[in-house]
Amino acid sequence: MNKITAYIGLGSNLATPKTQLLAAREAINALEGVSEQAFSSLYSSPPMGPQDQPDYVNAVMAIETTLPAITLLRNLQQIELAQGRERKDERWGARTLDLDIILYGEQLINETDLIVPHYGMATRAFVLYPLAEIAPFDLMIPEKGRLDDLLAACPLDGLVKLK
Ligand code: A4P
Ligand code: MG
Repeated sequence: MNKITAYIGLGSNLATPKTQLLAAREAINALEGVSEQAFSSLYSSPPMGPQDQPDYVNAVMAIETTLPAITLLRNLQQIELAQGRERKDERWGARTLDLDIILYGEQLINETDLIVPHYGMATRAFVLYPLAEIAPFDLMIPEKGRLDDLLAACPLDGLVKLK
């Protein structure tokens, strides 16, 4: 089976976010057909969206996988649910765990349930800075450009690397 390098964005702002991210890392590693290549530092940032919620902790994980993208998504959604994720009506509300497929090889995916590259990745500090820690600086993001160019155009917006 073909192996694809994919990048997963992890985010949490409820129920001890650091613990949520580390548990998610374990759960992703336990998936059949997935192996970790790299895991970024943890970063904290103020919420994008409604401000009446706690700060987020974010990280990015690089994996090698034989799973089709949609199967990977379903598996990640199972992990979100297992860690107490509740989907509410409010857009961008607080959550115990959010797992987004940032990139899946160099593929462009436009399905009802899955859009890759992730629509917000090119302008979000809490995605680009951790991604740049573990990905090649000249990584090409389909339809968005080179990682180092995107990074240079992206202010930190309060992003802080955690010790
Ligand atoms: N979906 C489509 N493409 C993808 C993809 N590439 N990866 C669909 C994952 N899911 C994808 O997601 C809604 C639907 O997106 C899913 O059913 C899936 O089929 P969701 O996780 O239920 O909802 P959501 O995450 O609340 O919505 P959305 O619009 O994806 O939000 P984002 O973009 O994930 O942003 N502030 C800080 N500082 N840090 C954060 O991490 N995150 C968010 C959520 C808001 N503010 C934040 C942060
Ligand atoms: Mg999401």
